[in-house]
Amino acid sequence: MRFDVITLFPEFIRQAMAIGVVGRALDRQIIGLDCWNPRDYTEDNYRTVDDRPYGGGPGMVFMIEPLRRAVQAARRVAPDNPVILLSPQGQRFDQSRAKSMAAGSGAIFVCGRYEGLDQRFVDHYVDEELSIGDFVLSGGELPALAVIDAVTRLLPGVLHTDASAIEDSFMDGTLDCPHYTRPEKSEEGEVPAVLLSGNHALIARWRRKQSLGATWLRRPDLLAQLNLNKVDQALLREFMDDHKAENGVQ
Ligand code: 9D3
Repeated sequence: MRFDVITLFPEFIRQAMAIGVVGRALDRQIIGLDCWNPRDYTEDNYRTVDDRPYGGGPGMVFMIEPLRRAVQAARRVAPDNPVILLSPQGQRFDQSRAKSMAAGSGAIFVCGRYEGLDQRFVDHYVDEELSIGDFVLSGGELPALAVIDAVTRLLPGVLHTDASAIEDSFMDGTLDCPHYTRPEKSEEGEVPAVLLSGNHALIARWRRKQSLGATWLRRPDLLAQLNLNKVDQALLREFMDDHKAENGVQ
C-alpha cells in the first residue's frame, strides 16, 4: 500500500507517521509514504500557493497550478490510486470506508489549507472528498493522518494479532468494554471479580454485556444500526435491568 500526501507541511506528515503502529508499518515496508509540497511546484520568487478569492470575502484560496503539478507528480508514481481530498465538505470517513480503502493499493491525499481550493482543481483532479467529522480544523493534514492510521491498522501483518480477529471482537459496531490491569485492589476500587475467575466463557459474556450496555448508554445512534441476535438481546436486557436496579426505576 502506498500513500502519497500533497501538503504544505510534509515534515508534519513524516514526523507523525514515524511513530507507533504506522511508523512500524513504514519501517517494515508494509506501507510507503511520499509527500509532495505544492510550494515546490511554484515558479515565482515568493513561491506563492494562494491568492484572493474572486467575488471577494475573507481568507485566501489555494491556487490551481501548484496543486495540479504536485498531483501530476504523485500520479506518475501512483497512477492507479484515487486522488482523495480531505475537506469539510466531504463524505464522512468511517470504519467501513477504512476497510474498503485497506482493500485497495493506496491513495493520493490532498490536504487543503486556507479557505479552500480553487473549485476547478476539485472538479478536474479529485476522485473523492472525505471529512473526519463536523468540527473545524485548520487544514487537511490531521484528517489525512487519521485516515492513514485507520487504514494501516487493518493491513495484514501490521498488528500483532490477526487483524480480522481484532475487527471481529471490536469493530462490530459496538463500543469496547472496560479494561483493567494490576493491581487487583487500588485506592480507586477493585477489579470486577469475573475477570479474576479464570472462566473464559463467563469473561467473554461479561465483556459482551458491557460492550452492548456501553453502546446503549453512550451511543444510541450506533445501537440503532445493530441487528442484535437473541444472545445479544438477552445480554443487553440483563445490562438494562442491572442498570435500572442500580439507578432506581422511575
Ligand atoms: C468558513 C467555512 N469553513 C468551511 C467549513 C472554511 C474551512 C474550515 C476548515 C475551510 C477549510 C478548513 C480546513 N479543514 C479541512 O481541511 C478538513 C477538515 C475539517 O476541518 N474537519 C473535519 N474534517 C476535515 S477534512 C479536511
